[in-house]
Amino acid sequence: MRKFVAALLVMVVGPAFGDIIFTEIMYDPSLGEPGWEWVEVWNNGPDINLNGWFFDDLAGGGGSPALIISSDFIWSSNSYLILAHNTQTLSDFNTEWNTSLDSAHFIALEETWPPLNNDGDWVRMLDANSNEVAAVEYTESSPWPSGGASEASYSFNLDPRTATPEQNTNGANWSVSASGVNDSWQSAAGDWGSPGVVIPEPGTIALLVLGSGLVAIARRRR
Ligand SMILES: [Ca+2]
Ligand SMILES: [Ca+2]
Ligand SMILES: [Ca+2]
Repeated sequence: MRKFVAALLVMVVGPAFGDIIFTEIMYDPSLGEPGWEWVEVWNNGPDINLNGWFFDDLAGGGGSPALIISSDFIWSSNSYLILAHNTQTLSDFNTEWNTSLDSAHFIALEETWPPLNNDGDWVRMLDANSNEVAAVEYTESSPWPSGGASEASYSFNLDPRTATPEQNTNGANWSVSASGVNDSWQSAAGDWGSPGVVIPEPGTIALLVLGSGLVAIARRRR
């Protein structure tokens, strides 16, 4: 009963603008396209029930929303979520990335993953009423970082000091994951990224905006 009431409450409250922030986009994995693509998203608001929510892109084979989940899934306040291709498993993901992510922070989509184009695309989350609650358009041209000549694959990684709704859509605030960038590391296949890592606490964001220079990051468990 308490669980039901809690689920009901988060459904009623719903997300507000800025509650959901994309923090990492693995759009160009070396292991296979689009099977090993994923995105990392941060919940800056209250607990949210993702029942009926959508993730999609808007270009190159995308467009029709891909259903994230069709049953209750409570996404905790101030935590990340990895959204992955529907063929991935949590176990395979953890093996590939040497992580210990749990099922409370990982969802493999139930339906077709929209391929994230390597030359630019959108990532969006829509709530159960198809309201857009988060959207970022990435490209490989300025102000977004260039992927460079390397065939080694990587994610785009948001500077944790800019994890605000106003700043996370600015490509200048994103970096190519690499050694020393936002605590990134290399996966077994050689991809660079930081799934589940480098999200500032909400209180820290305000401090950072004030230029304190303090960065609180969630450390990965290796
Ligand atoms: Ca891709
Ligand atoms: Ca696409
Ligand atoms: Ca990350």
